[in-house]
Amino acid sequence: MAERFYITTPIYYVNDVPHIGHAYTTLACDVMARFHRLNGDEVLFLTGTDEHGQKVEKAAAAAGEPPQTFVDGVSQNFRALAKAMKYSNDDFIRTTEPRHIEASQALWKAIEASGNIYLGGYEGWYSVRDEAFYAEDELVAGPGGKKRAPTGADVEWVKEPSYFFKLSAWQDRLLEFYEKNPQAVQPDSRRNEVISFVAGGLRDLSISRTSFTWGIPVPDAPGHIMYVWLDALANYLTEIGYPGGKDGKFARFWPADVHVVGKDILRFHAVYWPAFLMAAGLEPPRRVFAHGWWTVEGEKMSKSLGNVVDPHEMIERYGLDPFRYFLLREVPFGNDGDFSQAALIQRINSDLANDLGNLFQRSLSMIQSYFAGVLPKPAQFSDADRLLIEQATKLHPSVGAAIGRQALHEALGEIWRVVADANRYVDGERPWTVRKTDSVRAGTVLYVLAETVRHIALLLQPFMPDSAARMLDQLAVPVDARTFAYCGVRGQLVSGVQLPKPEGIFPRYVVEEKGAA
Ligand code: ME8
Repeated sequence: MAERFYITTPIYYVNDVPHIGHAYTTLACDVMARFHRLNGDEVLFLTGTDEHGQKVEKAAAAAGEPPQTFVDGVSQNFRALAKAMKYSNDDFIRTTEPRHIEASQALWKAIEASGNIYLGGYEGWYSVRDEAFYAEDELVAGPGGKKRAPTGADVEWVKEPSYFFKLSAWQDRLLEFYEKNPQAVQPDSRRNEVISFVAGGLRDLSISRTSFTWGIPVPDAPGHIMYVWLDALANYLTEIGYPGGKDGKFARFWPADVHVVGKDILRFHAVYWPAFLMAAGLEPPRRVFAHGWWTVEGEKMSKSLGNVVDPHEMIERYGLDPFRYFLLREVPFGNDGDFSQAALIQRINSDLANDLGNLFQRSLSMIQSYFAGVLPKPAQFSDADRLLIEQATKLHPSVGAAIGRQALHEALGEIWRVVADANRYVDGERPWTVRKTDSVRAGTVLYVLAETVRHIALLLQPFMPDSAARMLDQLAVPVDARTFAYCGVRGQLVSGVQLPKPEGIFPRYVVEEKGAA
């Protein structure tokens, strides 16, 4: 049954160039969005850039540019990344756009009307890097005994008039919300962290700033701009036309199905955001999923260490699809992971070239050489034939179930289990020998392989769209028979079809010897 599926990425700060961390979050969302589209669902997949706040204002000043000119430029880097990674996002939100300013101010007014905002003064610690307020007891000692945020970021003492959100009043309702909706914050380990944070007591939250101006004006409060996190979180409402309008899109798409975020920004999404929404009379998102953190060759990625991995460079060197595959296969989604090019090369050569590439290439090459590329007609299926086709046919539900839990690595694991089954099957059936005495049996085996590979290619489309399309081209699968509606009997390959000459799709990556000419 077709459903609607609304998925979002964080909107990224434009103070920095995009790296593999940003590429990763949006990639995961892209895979889920593509999966749902192929399922026939009505999908909305959003990403964008977070362009206000002190951090961006400072980055603009450091670049010697007015903030708007600066953000117009840097925001393009994230659009360029989206293009290079072939993300299928339906829109790209920028928080400096009028539509977003309108939605944020409407959200403010709705929260204010509920009596959850009051004017006070903030005096305390603030980290510009994290764009977050910290209580004294949250701080840790940095080098030289200097106070630091728990994230390691510098903090500064700020004192200014500010509007507050009555977060403290939401503790019980938040705990009740987590209790009643165990899927609302995932994975479970993160959910437990959030619950214990909230159970530990909540302080009211400063939600406006008055000491600088790069932000969205608070309605009817001259001198106040909205706290950048309230502004940023409201982006999830912007595209669907909050507070009204846009042909009922808001009513159709809210609440969002999944906000995918890194674990660094879980508190904003799993505590503040549901509280803001409930205060405004809106439903909280159905799920916030926090994934883990990438380090690079064992180190934290940082400009000062000079180890920031540029996704464009990885795409150029290894190809887009192998890079997409690696990021989602190497590390269980939700866990921290370490990025290394050696591990990437290993995955390319073993999983892609050896396992998948070999299976595909040898199946199609045999059809080409023994049957002049005409897909053979199967005779009676043996138990082994039936079993393999059954495993392949089960991929759609099992991959779907894994994707529904954001277990993207498991989804790939399911596919590779069938790749391994098929490789064992072909080794056991030995069509290259059988064909000498029993061409009908060899034809049946090759038909079973082609049909298995068709299922594999269909399910690989969300992960490696270009490679999967080439696989399906080589299997002569019509373009309109590539949705998941064709995963069953309906899409079965038709014998007698002429297949094009097979070409390798997953080449090995050959590491050149140092000093070789
Ligand atoms: O926090 N490993 O933006 P941001 C994995 N504007 N993921 C990483 C990563 C790494 N090393 N580095 C970054 C913001 N990310 C706010 C969000 S949303 C309403 C506002 C990813 O540019 C990860 O998704 O700092 C993380 O949560 C996000 O980039 C932070 O992006």
